[in-house]
Amino acid sequence: MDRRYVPEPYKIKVVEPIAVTTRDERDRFIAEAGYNTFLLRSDQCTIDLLTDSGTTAMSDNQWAGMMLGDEAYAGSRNFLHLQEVVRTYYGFRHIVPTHQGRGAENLLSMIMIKPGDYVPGNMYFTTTRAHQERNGATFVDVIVDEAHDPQIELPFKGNIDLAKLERLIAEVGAGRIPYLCLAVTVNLAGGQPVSMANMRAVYRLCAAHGIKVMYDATRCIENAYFIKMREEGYAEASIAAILKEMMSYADGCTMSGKKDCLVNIGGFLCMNDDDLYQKASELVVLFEGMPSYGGLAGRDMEAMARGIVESVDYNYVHHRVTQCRYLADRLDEAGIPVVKPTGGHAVFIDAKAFLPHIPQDRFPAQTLAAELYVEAGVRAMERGIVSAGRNRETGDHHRPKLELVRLTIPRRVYTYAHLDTVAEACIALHRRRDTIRGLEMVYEPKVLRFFTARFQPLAGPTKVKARPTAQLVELAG
Ligand code: PLI
Repeated sequence: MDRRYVPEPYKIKVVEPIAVTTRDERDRFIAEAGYNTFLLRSDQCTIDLLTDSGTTAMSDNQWAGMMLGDEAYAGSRNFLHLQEVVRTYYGFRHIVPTHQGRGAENLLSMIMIKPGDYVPGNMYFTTTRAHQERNGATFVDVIVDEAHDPQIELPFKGNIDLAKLERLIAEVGAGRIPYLCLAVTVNLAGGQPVSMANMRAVYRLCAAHGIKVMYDATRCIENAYFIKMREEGYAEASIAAILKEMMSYADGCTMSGKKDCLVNIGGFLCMNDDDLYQKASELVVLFEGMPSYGGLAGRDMEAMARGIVESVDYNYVHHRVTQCRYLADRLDEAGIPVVKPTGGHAVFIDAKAFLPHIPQDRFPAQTLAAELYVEAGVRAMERGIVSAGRNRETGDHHRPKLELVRLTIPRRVYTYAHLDTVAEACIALHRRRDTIRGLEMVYEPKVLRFFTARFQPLAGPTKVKARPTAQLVELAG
C-alpha cells in the first residue's frame, strides 16, 4: 500500500459480519425504503457510510470502563470522571450531560433564545437550526462565501466571514443576537475546519458586542488536527493543547459525543457562566434527567470520558483523516467530482456535477445515494435540497448551493479494502451516469424531512416543472 496512507493504529479484536446481497435484492430493498437510504435496514447494507455518528468502534479500554458503570440515580462516580476529563481537555467549568448532541442544542436554544432573535453561524446544521427556529430565532449564515463552492481549495473553508458578522450586528443590533454558533468542523460544507486565528477574531468581535460564542464542538478533534497540519505556529503543538486553546475562544459548547468522543451514545452542554449553568441544570431535569446523568447510563458516561482521552491521540486522528483522504484521492483520480479539500469525517461527492442533467428539484444527491446502494450495497447520505428542508415563511424548498452525497467514514470501523470497494462502486456509477434519472418526493414530513421522506423514480425522461422565478434563478446559477 502507498505509504502516504498510514496503516490502522489498532488491531481487530472483535468482528461483526456484514451483509452480502444481490443486485435484485438491493433493487427491492431500496424501493421498499422509498429510495431513502435512512429507511434501509442495517442488515441490508454491505458498507454503511450513512454517518459517523454513534457508529464508532469503541476500544477495549472503553468496554472495560462500561463494566465500571455506577448506575446510581444521582452523583454517579462516572459523572465525576466525565466532568474531570471535560474540564481537563475542554477547559469549561460546567458540564451538563445529555443523551446526544441535539439534547444539548435543545437546552441551549431554550435557555438563550427569545422569539425574534438571530443566531449567526458558519453554515447551518439540520438539528441545530431546527432547535434555534423552534425557539423563535432566525439562523443567519455568516460562513465565508468559498464554503459554498465545492471546488475552491482553501485550508480553512469553515471560517466565519467577519464582515458578514459585523453587517448582521449593525443591521439587527447585538441585543437580538444571544450567541453565535461556531461549528468546528463544518459538517455540511464537507467537514471543513475553522482556523485558530478566525476563532480568536470571532471571539474578540463578539466579546466587544457582548455576544456569547457557543461552539458546536461535535468534530473539534478533527478541527484541531487540521490546525496542526495547516496553520502556522501549530505544527509542534499537541492535539490536546490545540483543543484547549480552541475552546478558550468560546463561552461554552454543545457536543455530540457520538462523533469525536468515540462513543455510540452521549453528548453534553458546557459553559463557564454560573447563571447559564443554573438554568441548564433546571431544564435538563425536564428533558433528559438529573444534571449528573442527563439521559445517560453511568457506563455511557465512563465510555465517553475514556473516549475523550483517546480522541486527542495524534495517531488516532491522523489515521482517521487519512482514511477520508484515501477515498477522496481514489475518486478524484477517476474524475469523480468531490468537495475540496477533503474534510475530516467524510468524502462528499458533488451530485450537481456528477448528474448535471438532473435539476435540483429532482433531487440529484438523493438519487445518487439510492443508486450507489443498488450498485454495491454502499449506504451514503443525501446532504442537499432534501436535508435543507423548507423556508418557514415562503414554504419553498431551501435551495443550498451544495448538493452533495456524503460518504461518511465511521471511526475505527472500516479498512482501506472496504474503501476500495466504495471507490469502485462510485467509479462504475460514474461510467453509467447518463442512464441515471431523478426522483420525485411522494411523502414529506414537516420537520427534518430527510430522515423519513419517501420518493419514487421519475417515469419518463427528467423534465423540469414550471416553478416560481426565484427557484429558476437558483437553478440557472
Ligand atoms: O446526532 P446528535 O444529536 O448527537 O448531534 C447533532 C449534531 C450536531 N452538530 C453536528 C455538526 C452534527 O453533525 C450533528 C449530528 N450529525 C449527524 C447525525 C450526522 O450524521 O452528521
